[in-house]
Amino acid sequence: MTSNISRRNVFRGAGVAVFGAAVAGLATGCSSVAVGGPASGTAANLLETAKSQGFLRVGIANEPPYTQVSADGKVTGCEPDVLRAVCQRLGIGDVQGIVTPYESMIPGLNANRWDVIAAGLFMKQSRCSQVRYSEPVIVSTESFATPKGNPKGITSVAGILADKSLRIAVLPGGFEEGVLKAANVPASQQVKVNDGRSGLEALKANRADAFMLPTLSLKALAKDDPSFDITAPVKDAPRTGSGAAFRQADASFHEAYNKELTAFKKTPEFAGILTKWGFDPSVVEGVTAQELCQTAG
Ligand code: 6CS
Repeated sequence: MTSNISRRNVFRGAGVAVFGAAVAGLATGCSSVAVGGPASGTAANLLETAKSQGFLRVGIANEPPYTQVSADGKVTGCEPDVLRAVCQRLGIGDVQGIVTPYESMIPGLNANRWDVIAAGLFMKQSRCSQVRYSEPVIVSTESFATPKGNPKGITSVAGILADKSLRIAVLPGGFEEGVLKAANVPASQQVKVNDGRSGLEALKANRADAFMLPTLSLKALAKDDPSFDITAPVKDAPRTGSGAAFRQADASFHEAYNKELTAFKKTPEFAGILTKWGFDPSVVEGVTAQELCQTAG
């Protein structure tokens, strides 16, 4: 199976491409290059094809510290670094990243545009029913970014529901949007933004009173933009975490991956990756995908 992504979006040497709703399936008007990708079908094909071509295509978001495309185009971040290490233990040389919105990750996986998701796509019932998650790599929390001093005192989802004047920025199809929906926060109180920076822009432009995103993602944004405050972790947002997500059809690849991941999680290298990106490796100890897939939404 190959997928056609326009030349401008494929940086094979750097290992990253950009694939968004605007690009998916549309003729882009510029010459396209076929981007080789492991055949779908039985996981044995996927594993063997990935080994022979030397890489696995991974859907990512470019939201540090979960995923990051560095200045030279290399795919990094906590989840791609763990994926790369486990893939190398399986005999797959590297990963090639395709940047895409969270809402496109599972559809793109099931359309064979990439072969795995390693993006901090948090486990919850509706996602776990569509893909095969590996055991979790991280467990993390949600927070609100607010204007300095949090003038409207936004600290909980319940507080947002109680004050209909409050507007909360969230990513479309993101976990946070699902949390607000599950709490019956009306769409009229939700401001959809494409990524971290546009969430902060919505605060600055007073189009939103708060921006909900994982705590560590907001802390990463604050390194470049100290203009906002970050609340303590939101107590009434469900606890969850993430790992790699595979197609349902890739059951034996998923099994082989989990086996290697379980061994890798016991190594100092695993702890080193998590610590490098600001995660506490002890938090995920003993946590299972089965448990996190019970998360509502
Ligand atoms: O799982 C999700 O949809 C969320 N995960 C991350 C790492 N950032 C925001 C996104 O909504």
